[in-house]
This record gives sequence, structure tokens and C-alpha cells, in this order.
Amino acid sequence: MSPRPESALAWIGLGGNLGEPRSAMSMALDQLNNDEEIELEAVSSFYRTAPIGITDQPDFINSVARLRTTYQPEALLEKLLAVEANLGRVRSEQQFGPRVLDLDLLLFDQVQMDTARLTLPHPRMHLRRFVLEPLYELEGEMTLPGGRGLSDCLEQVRGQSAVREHSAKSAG
Ligand code: PH2
Ligand code: MG
Ligand code: MG
Repeated sequence: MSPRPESALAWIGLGGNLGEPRSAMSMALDQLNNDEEIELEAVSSFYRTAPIGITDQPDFINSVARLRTTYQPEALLEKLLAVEANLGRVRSEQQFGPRVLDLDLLLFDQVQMDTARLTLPHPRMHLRRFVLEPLYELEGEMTLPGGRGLSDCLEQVRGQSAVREHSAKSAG
């Protein structure tokens, strides 16, 4: 029997602004947790956030979750894309446009990588309050790969809107 690979911690960003994003996000978390290679450890509150990038679209609901996983980063990314597809995500959507469900791999331990398929940490996470605020709720101060402090990054994006809703547990 081969030994089980060591597990890693991964943080994912969840978002959506079409249909019922809260329920799509909750179902996505269930689907992830049902995978043998993934254990859902923590989920932030849901936040209502103004759209970044293309601003002429509905507000988003955003959240961050911490997973323990025995997947490698690329395999976890494939899993996230599969869950998005299961829950009705259509890939022809505009890059920063409206979507039912978006699952982004933000951090994978302290891994730094940049391939055609995957960049870690997520290249825009430090610019987005809708990511940093829920991440801070889960982890408090943490050092991001590369050495920047989470609260320093958060200070830079305080001008963006992020309103905390109920906790993810009660989301239906
Ligand atoms: N996602 C985008 C583009 N803009 N804005 C907010 N507030 N939340 C998002 O999740 C978001 C966005 C592309 O993934
Ligand atoms: Mg995204
Ligand atoms: Mg995405």
C-alpha cells in the first residue's frame, strides 16, 4: 500500500452574481467536502460586494473557504472547474462579467507558481477586498507567499465595498 500523500491547506474564493449565488456557493462547498481528497475546514460569512472590473453588473456575493486537501494544486483547480460546471457555470461568459458561480484557487500552502494553467497566489487577490476581507475573517493576520501581510493588503483596498451578511452556515 502506498503511503497517503501529505495534506496541504488551500484557500478558495467563492463568488457569484446571477440566479441564487448563495445556494450555488453552499452546494459547491458540499460537493467539495464530499470529495475524499478534500476536507472543508472553515467558511467565512457571505459578503455582498460591489462588482470590480466591469462595474455595470449586479452586486456579487463572495466568501472564502479553507480546505485541507491531498490534491496537488493543478488537480484541485480541475476539481473547482468541475464543480463550477456541475452547478451551471458556462465558460463563454465575459472574463470579469456576471456568473452563477466562480471558484478561484487563492492560496495553496506557501506555494508560488506561475504556469499557463495556474498562478499562485491568485494574481489579483491582493487587490480585492471581496477576497481579503473574508480571508481576514477566517485567518486574522497572515503572511502571504512573497512576504506581504494580509492586513497591509487589506488597508489598500478599504475603499471597495464589502458588507458582511449572515454566516455561511445559515445560508440556504
Ligand atoms: N469576480 C470577478 C470580477 N469582479 N467583483 C466582485 N465584487 N466579486 C467577484 O467575485 C468578482 C468581481 C471575476 O471573477
Ligand atoms: Mg474570479
Ligand atoms: Mg474564476
